[in-house]
Amino acid sequence: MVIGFGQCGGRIADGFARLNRRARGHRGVDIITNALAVNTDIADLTGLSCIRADYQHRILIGGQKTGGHGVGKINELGSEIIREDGDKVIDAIRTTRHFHETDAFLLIAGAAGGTGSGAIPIMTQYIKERYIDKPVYNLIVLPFKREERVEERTIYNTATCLKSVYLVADAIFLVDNERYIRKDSSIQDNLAKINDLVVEPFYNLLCAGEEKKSKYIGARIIDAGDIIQTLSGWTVIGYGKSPIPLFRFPFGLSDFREKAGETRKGTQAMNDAISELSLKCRLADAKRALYLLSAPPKEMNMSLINEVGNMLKRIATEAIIRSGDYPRGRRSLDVTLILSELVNISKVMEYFTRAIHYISSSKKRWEGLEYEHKGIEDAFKDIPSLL
Ligand SMILES: Nc1nc2c(ncn2[C@@H]2O[C@H](COP(=O)(O)OP(=O)(O)OP(=O)(O)O)[C@@H](O)[C@H]2O)c(=O)[nH]1
Ligand SMILES: [Mg+2]
Repeated sequence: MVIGFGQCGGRIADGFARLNRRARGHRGVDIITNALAVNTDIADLTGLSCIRADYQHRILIGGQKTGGHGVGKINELGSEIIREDGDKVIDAIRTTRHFHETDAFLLIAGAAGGTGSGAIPIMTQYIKERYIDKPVYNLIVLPFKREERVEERTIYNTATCLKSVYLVADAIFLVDNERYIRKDSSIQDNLAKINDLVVEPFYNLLCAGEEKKSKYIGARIIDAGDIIQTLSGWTVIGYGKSPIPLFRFPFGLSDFREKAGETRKGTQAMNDAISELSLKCRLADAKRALYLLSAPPKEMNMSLINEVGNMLKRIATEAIIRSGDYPRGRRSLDVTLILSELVNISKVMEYFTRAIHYISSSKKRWEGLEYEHKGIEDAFKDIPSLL
């Protein structure tokens, strides 16, 4: 079950709802049991397209406090509001039609905002307390560099959100907005395009475990159990694709060259997945990893699977690696990669250090103000007042 908080979280949850439509249309399976959006901002909820439009799916919180206009980046206010209105979310979860089929929760928010950043740790805690047998994961979006430069609150919100989710969530997918700009500068302001790239890696991964037709079931299946065993602490996800040409030599001709080409396609897709990870990190810092190889049934074979696995083993040296194959699709060979239980993410550490600076410098500024204030009071204490 997917639940998005704030503008960023809501839109990405909407992306998962779209992914589910695609899974239903193209593959005849459902990959999520429900998609909800939770916000203090009416306009943001109205702007969604795939999440159902009733109040049980687009949930307005803090209506009285904010008048439906957001919390203006004050994430403490986001936390306070969800403490009061969290029951609305629990009600929506409870009344989900196929709730019993839910394997896990995925809660999503942008760390730098107010509503999502403040609400996600509190709601994660509520859901964990209430549904003790289901893991609760977070997907946290980190801000663009330019936001860090111009908006004072950005670092503080991000650091407080990261600390809080780390303390409660079973695993946290980190997604760095800045990474997606660098890949393609034309999408600088195209958040919709970024959101598509954020959700895409989940498609094959979630479809593989729900597949019902035997011809699409791989030799080694990846299902919810493998994913749950893999996810822990800081986590990143990546996705790589290698196209398969339409024209093939008739069977028998050029067989050995094709075989070598196939293996190369596998390692190329794995390479892409590594360089497209949702946040820059060192693969050797991962204690757990999972990869899924998807390819047309005719292209799938053991040597391909092993080659891709060996490549990952050489780089993610400390990780317990789980893997699976999914004989599906027509035109490409895809690798989905998850690295989890990452022990040392420099970007996260940096937010903590910078937030501590921010806190101590704003404290000094406060003390300075008080001092100046005292100065005025001292200076006019002998002047009579008209009040
Ligand atoms: N990838 C992505 N990032 C987004 C999107 N919308 C906002 N962000 C990022 O999320 C952060 C801001 O969070 P928002 O979700 O807008 O804030 P909010 O939770 O609605 O909180 P308030 O508006 O302050 O009430 C910034 O770092 C934005 O760059 C989106 O659709 N996609
Ligand atoms: Mg907002």
